[in-house]
Amino acid sequence: MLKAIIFDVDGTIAETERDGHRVAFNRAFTEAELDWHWSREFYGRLLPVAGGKERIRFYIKYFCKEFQAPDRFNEFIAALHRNKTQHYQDILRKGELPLRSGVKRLIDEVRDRGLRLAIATTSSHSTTMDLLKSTLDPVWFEVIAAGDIVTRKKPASDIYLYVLDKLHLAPSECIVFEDSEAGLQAAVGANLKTIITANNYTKSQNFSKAILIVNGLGEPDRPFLSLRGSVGDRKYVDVPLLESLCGS
Ligand code: XBP
Ligand code: MG
Repeated sequence: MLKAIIFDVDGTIAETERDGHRVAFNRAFTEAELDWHWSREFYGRLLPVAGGKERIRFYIKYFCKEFQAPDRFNEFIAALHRNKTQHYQDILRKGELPLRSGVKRLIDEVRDRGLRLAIATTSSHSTTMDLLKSTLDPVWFEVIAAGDIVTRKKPASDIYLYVLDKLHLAPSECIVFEDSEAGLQAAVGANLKTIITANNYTKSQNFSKAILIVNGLGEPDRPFLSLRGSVGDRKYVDVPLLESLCGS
């Protein structure tokens, strides 16, 4: 029986990457007097690496071979990421990153029906809270698992195992929403049934282990498109659909 819905944040609840995290990384690079710039297109090549600090390290290793790493490399990365986080918070405060279609509608329905809600994200806890405060309400989510709360980030399953432990639920009692292959791998590795709400950065990734792939959650006047999986004549993802997928 379905008891809880677990949401990823970046790319799933809101389109945060292209005009949020990416812009914040670039501002931090400029302020650190680094001549790095992540274009919209290039950022798609970095996104499979989950976690901001991990993404910067990956970029340095594979794209900045000439870069002279400072002695205190970990501190350098941490400071750069702290500044990026501040810029990202500024963007969130300006309300520039709205929710994806159908997210608020579905969350309202989930709450009305007494189902439980949780968050499992790689993004840092502070920015996750800021996003939830400016769009939904953090108190609606019983567990908010974010950032460095686990050492091994997605695609490792640690964050989902952590959420299941805190909810005291079995994987069969939950459904996950994710937007990326790394997120799907993390959830499926914890035996969780996962629906993919694909976006422009992730739409050609491998989602073969998802129970349903859609282009969004849809609204009554803006129907979703099922990219794989049967949804009957539904126009949007609703709780009866989730219950039928959970039982299947
Ligand atoms: C989200 C991420 C994050 C953000 C950056 O992945 O990969 O790294 O891009 O956030 P997912 P921080 O949606 O799979 O959880 O800079 O706060 O790490
Ligand atoms: Mg995501």
